[in-house]
Amino acid sequence: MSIKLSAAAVAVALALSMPAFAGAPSTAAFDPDKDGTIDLAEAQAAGAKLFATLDPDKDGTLDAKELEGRIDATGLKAADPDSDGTLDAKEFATVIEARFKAANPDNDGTIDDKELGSKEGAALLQLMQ
Ligand SMILES: [Ca+2]
Ligand SMILES: [Ca+2]
Ligand SMILES: [Ca+2]
Repeated sequence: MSIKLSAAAVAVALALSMPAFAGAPSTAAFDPDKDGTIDLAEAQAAGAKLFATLDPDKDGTLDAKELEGRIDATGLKAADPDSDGTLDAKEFATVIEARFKAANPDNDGTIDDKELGSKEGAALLQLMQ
């Protein structure tokens, strides 16, 4: 009986914690200097890590398929001034910077938890993890 109860308690704890986790992204994962916010350098560092992950063939570019769910066709076209159909690291970093700015309406140079939880913050997050 006590085992059953504690299993139920764990299930309840999971049910309570998981939606909260999914609904409220935290800056903590992208905040190596632990000041509670993400600055552009931290966003770019996370983006560079993601870029490497998305580019397993290491040709230095991401195509539409590799960017799926992160940058759509329209976004890719806009972010691809050399029109080769892919984003190199520099083009990718430019998109991160644009999304960073969009997610930082108070213009204080950093993204806090609240800003990361916004629609624009979610778009930035797609380029960081
Ligand atoms: Ca920070
Ligand atoms: Ca390109
Ligand atoms: Ca801010």
